[in-house]
Amino acid sequence: MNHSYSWARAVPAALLALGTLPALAVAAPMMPAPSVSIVSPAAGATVTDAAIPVTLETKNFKVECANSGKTATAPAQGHIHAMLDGMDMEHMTNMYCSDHFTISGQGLKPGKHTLSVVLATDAHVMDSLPAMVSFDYEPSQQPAALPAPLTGTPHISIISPKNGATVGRTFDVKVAVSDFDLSCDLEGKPDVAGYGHIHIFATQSGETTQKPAAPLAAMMKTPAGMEMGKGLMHDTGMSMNEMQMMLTTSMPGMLGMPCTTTIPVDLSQWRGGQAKILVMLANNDHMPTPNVAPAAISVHLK
Ligand SMILES: [Cu+2]
Repeated sequence: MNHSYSWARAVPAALLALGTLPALAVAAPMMPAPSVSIVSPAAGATVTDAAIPVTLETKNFKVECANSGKTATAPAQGHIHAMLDGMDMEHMTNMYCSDHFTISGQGLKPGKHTLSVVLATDAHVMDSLPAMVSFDYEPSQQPAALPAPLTGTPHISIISPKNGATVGRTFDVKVAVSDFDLSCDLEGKPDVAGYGHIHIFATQSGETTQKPAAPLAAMMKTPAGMEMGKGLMHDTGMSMNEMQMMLTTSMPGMLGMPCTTTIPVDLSQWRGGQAKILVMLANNDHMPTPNVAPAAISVHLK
């Protein structure tokens, strides 16, 4: 599991230089490459809402979360990763299932900020070049500040379904969380002890066992893609290894990053039979909360 998270630390802040990327030519040999652009905030715009409204335009890509976590799905579908003031998992405010969403301003200081978005496959592999804007955050009402750290020993367990239960394809996972405050508003913000959210995974033979496709890494093997890769390395200062890691890292089975103790799970696009559900606590930067054991159950999907 740790491997899945390693890119968060591996991707340098130099990726902030990615503002130059959309100028790079991207041409996939067979089908038109998925792409994303940021409609609002417009570059340089002043945002006065406390929660930042984001509107994107995607091309050649179906935005959906019904298949999130699966590793063998269509290459041109999935969700959106959005990041504030960085281009790595540490700064990810959430994964989004729509091209319109808001990002909480909690903990953000007024002034210049950057928003980056990238398309992700259902297996959470990068599926487009990133798009980035900088904007001026001047909220008319100040958002909440970061909370004070908590002390205690966080813990998570699954209350229902019971291990081994037979469930429908759509069911609630109820968890008990102690000594830990769940907050979606803090996702991608600086870590605060005792705060974070949940990562929930489903794994199932045939749905999460195939090696996830890495469309951009595959594209890098074409002449146009090689040029793109060179440009990417030049613009970001990334090494070949760092770029490879960024383009191929996946999170098989990840359904989402919720912040409630009742988590609706929709596996209606999955198979009947055995599936494993795993929940873990994550810090605001999405690293697993240290010293907290994940909880897991097996269920039988009707
Ligand atoms: Cu997370």
